[in-house]
Amino acid sequence: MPYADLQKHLTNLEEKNLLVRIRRPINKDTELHPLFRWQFRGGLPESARKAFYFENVVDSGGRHYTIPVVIGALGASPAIYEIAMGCPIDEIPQRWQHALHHPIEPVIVDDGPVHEIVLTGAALDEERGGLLQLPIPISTPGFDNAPYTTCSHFFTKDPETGIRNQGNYRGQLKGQRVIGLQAPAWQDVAKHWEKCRIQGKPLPAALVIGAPPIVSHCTVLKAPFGVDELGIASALAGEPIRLVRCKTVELEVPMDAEIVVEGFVRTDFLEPEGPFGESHGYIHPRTLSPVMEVTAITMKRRPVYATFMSQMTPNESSSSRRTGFEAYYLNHLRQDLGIKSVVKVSMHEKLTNLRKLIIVQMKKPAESEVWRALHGVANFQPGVGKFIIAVDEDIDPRNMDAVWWAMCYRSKPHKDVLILPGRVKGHSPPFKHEDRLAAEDSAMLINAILKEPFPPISLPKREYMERAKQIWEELEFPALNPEPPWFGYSLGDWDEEWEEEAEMAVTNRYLETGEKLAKRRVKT
Ligand SMILES: Cc1cc2nc3c(=O)[nH]c(=O)nc-3n(C[C@H](O)[C@H](O)[C@H](O)COP(=O)(O)O)c2cc1C
Ligand SMILES: [Mn+2]
Repeated sequence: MPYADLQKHLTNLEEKNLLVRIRRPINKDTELHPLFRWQFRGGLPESARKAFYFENVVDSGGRHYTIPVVIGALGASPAIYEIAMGCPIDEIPQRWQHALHHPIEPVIVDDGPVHEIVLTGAALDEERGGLLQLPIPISTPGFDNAPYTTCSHFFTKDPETGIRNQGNYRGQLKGQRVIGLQAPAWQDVAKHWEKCRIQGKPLPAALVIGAPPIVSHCTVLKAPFGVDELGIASALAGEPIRLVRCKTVELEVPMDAEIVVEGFVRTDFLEPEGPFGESHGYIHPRTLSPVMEVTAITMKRRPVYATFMSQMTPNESSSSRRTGFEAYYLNHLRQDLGIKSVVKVSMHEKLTNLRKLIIVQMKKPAESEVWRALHGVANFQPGVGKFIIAVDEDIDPRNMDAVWWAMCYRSKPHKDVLILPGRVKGHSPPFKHEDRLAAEDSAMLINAILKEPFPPISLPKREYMERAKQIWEELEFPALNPEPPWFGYSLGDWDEEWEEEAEMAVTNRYLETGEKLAKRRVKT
């Protein structure tokens, strides 16, 4: 199967009843994101989430847009993410790992649908033309200071090596031909920008809105600097991504992208940008950022405008990034650091946003391996890992009740907690015009792994719970969703006599046990 462009992907979603069309007029500045937000704040299960496709988009100025808007199409839920990635969710971690190590070079073709419409020069200056013809929504009405592109992939090249980079960075709509680019110094585009600034020239850029979903997912991936995310996307697609050359900048973009905004990011000044709602759950105040001056807009004859819902987690971006992010850390611990007892890395998503609370699930690790794994997570990327907890294989790292259970009984804080000072603060408030790489934070590593044999879990053995489940189903009680632990099992501290007594108890021989114990009375 060739990889899908965005519109083919939308058809796939619709066929699986994962996309809803909204035909009534919707105001992109005040109604669009809040309507979609209810899927994440309305107490609905993750599996009920769908992509929303707005056919009739208007704005607060009373204008109507010809371009429809889709939100949530890339990762509103695991089911949607799976379709965007073209493979079942449990295969995604292995696919990511394989793709990271076996990139495929994209190919450049002569022409593609993204060039069906090419607007340059005076065409961009027509009334309500340029960027103003795009239905860019406001993500957090009431706090954001403008519409921002959010599914907003900036394609640039390293001015020294020519290596491509694609990153998803928001763009504040500032004028008909001016859009912001917000990316802190550690982001790859900021490194390209800085090299251009030193050379005294602007940074050529192409802002891609609505790429083939496999490409979109790679633009939000934190690959090492110098790695072309299109190589990873091609490997994930199993074939080279097809690119076309841009019209006014020396860059290449997917031939079947929906909309591309070409231009030059100025390096001779910065400008205020924001406030904007952020994924750490707070509004990020105004900072200084570069702007891009637009030289061309190209698009399909009938493009679809794609927007991500970010801000408070869970959101579309956390839901879709989690799988790749976790696989990246798992790979680091198992492959780079060789800690084979690591089974899973789980990044807590709701409200906390993946980066701060990380659980490492391990299978019978030696104590030194636990600490190496915890330090390994702490030291992989700046600002990632504030509370890092190692748990055993029987603890479901997605279930925070289970994680707290492990911490409460399998750790002793005076021995099993290590506090690391001098940590980068990263993505979090408050913001006092601080240098985010210099601001100090700290991290807590918690070893909640069993250190000695424990008695069994106090639940009926598996066979009894399974039998009871059958009866439950025969009785047509409400469907169960088993939550580990849902049966008892040994953790090492259990002997043959107790096992035998338990066996006798369920086969109606407990009175024999009573007689046996009577022979062992102890005088008081
Ligand atoms: C919806 C969404 C919005 C994002 N906005 C920004 C942003 O405005 N600035 C930024 O630096 N990173 C942003 N990110 C994160 C980057 O896309 C991510 O760090 C990516 O790895 C950057 O690419 P790079 O590693 O090539 O620099 C956003 C991610 C998502 C999913
Ligand atoms: Mn990159």
